[in-house]
Amino acid sequence: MRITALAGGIGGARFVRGLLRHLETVPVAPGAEPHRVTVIGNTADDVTMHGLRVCPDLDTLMYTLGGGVHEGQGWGRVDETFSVAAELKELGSEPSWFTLGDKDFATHIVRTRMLNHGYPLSRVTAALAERWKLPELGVELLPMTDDPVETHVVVGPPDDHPDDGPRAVHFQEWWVRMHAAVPARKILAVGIDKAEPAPGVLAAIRDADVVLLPPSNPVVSIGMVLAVPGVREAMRGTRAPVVGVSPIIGGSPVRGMADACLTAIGVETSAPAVAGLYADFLRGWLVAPEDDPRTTPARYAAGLSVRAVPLLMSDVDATAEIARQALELAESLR
Ligand code: GDP
Ligand code: FO1
Ligand code: CA
Repeated sequence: MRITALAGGIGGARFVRGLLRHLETVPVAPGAEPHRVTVIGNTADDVTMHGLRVCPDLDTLMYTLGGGVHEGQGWGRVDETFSVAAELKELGSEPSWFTLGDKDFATHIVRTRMLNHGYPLSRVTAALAERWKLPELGVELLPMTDDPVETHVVVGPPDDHPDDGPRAVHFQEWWVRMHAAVPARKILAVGIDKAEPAPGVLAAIRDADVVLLPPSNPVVSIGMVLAVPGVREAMRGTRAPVVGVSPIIGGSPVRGMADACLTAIGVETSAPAVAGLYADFLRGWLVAPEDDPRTTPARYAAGLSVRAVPLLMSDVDATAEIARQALELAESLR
């Protein structure tokens, strides 16, 4: 089976890990191709820190699927040390609020070197994915685009400088330093208009048997992948059923601040409202029992096949079950 998933970082990576676990139990028809999962990763979180290009969602996907991620954080490496970061702080090389470990630095050094040599991000990502044996897992990791795109957030003046004007900060500063606690007036995707889908992205959507939307942040993760010119059209045009998993349970995100992102774009934090953001191509939607249209006031667009299942990715097996349900729903939509 050829599956394509659009993904952000933590939620996307955990879901794809569960999908791979589930696929281990799905027999491959004799003579058929082995299962293949193409993950189209969000690159709008990308940021240059200490002169190095950091791709948080691609790295979280790579580290999680490759078995090197710090499980509790969901990002960064397990068994990390921070000698370089400590010395950078001594040297006054800011920002120090974005924690980069020594092993993580190696990823950013290799990526920056390859980019500086003129390799496109997709080639760099393929090289780094090799180190994590992703091809052996049947996983192809593609950046959504090879062109530079960055999410920036417009925030109002700080309380201690009330007469300052609004200013734009990089998403990482809003998310990590401000904990998204400062209301975002606008969320910008800088560079998105000139961005082209990376090689293989449109084909992965067009030629898939199933396209899945993991429970990634609908605004700054999946929303950004969909904003790459040509991607949304491909999602509308694919023959493959498109099935998503709600990142919102009972009106709140399971973790993180997706509610702050949804509020910033004037969208309610609810399973139906997030499905509405994908209305032009979504065929199936997995929701938690708390959002079951048969037993709660939650209402969904006509024509959308909604299925209520336990939706907490509490461990890999629980996530594999969610992935199984998503594929079963997709089969029912063929
Ligand atoms: P990020 O890029 O690191 O923020 O990660 P993603 O965008 O891929 O995913 C973040 C989203 O995953 C958050 O909005 C969470 O609501 C959602 N999420 C995290 N854990 C779970 C879970 O166990 N179940 C569901 N349904 N959603 C989850
Ligand atoms: N998230 C944090 O909350 N604090 C950090 O210090 C932090 C550092 C960091 C370094 C590398 C990297 O790839 C990701 C990192 N993240 C950190 C996660 C990052 O902010 C992600 O973009 C978020 O999870 C949202 O996508
Ligand atoms: Ca992200």
